[in-house]
Amino acid sequence: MTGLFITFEGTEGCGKSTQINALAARLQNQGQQVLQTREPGGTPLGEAVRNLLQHDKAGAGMSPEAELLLFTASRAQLTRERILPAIAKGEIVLCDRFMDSTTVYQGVARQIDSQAVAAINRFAVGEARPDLTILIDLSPEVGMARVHARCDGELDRIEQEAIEFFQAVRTGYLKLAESEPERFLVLDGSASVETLERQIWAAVQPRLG
Ligand code: T5A
Repeated sequence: MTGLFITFEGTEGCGKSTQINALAARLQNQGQQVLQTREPGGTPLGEAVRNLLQHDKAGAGMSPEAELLLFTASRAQLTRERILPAIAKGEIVLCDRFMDSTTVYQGVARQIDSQAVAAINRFAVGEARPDLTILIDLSPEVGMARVHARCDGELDRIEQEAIEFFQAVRTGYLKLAESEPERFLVLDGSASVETLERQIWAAVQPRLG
């Protein structure tokens, strides 16, 4: 029995968590076994790494290389501890970010050598590859306005980057999606929550066993 592995990608505030929650609820109502998880995080080790990457004072001044290795360390653990076992049991895995986030945030926006990023990413995930990646494309200005509206002033380490950083991330995602059209579904994140829910369901439903 083989499950289905769906990842969600996009810039800050594009609506990934909102859509994953809605899709998980819909799948569970149909009796499907769903693993809903996120990156960085999703395991005790990964959540500790997430804190280092986003909030802990020890993360101030982190080099791009250390950042790359911490994101991929969290991913290596999540993949082996949770994602691959769930897929093997025939579950549907919904993951908020996966290896494409590293390709664009560290490879494109932080400008780390793309071959090094690809090699480290491959090492981290082993045989795990998403069957479908939903990219919710949104202008970083709109996304960051949503983040500011919900966060009562406290931004994490990466949310504090300049808008040009997130513009580079957005462009990187769109290029990546263009290069793998069979895996990516690109949606307009400025559409309503309900419209996005319908579009995602239309893509996921035919893939259910
Ligand atoms: N990162 C991550 C890397 O640099 N490299 C990596 O390898 C990985 C894995 C993770 C950070 O780490 C970086 C990227 C990130 O900077 P995070 O805290 O997990 O950060 O944050 P994000 O993944 O960016 O998630 P956010 O919570 O910021 O955004 P979401 O999940 O995309 O958006 P969501 O659903 O929480 O919605 C945001 C707000 O918008 C509203 C919601 O109600 C909410 O208030 N909203 C909408 N409003 C209008 N219309 C819609 N369609 C809406 N959908 C949602």
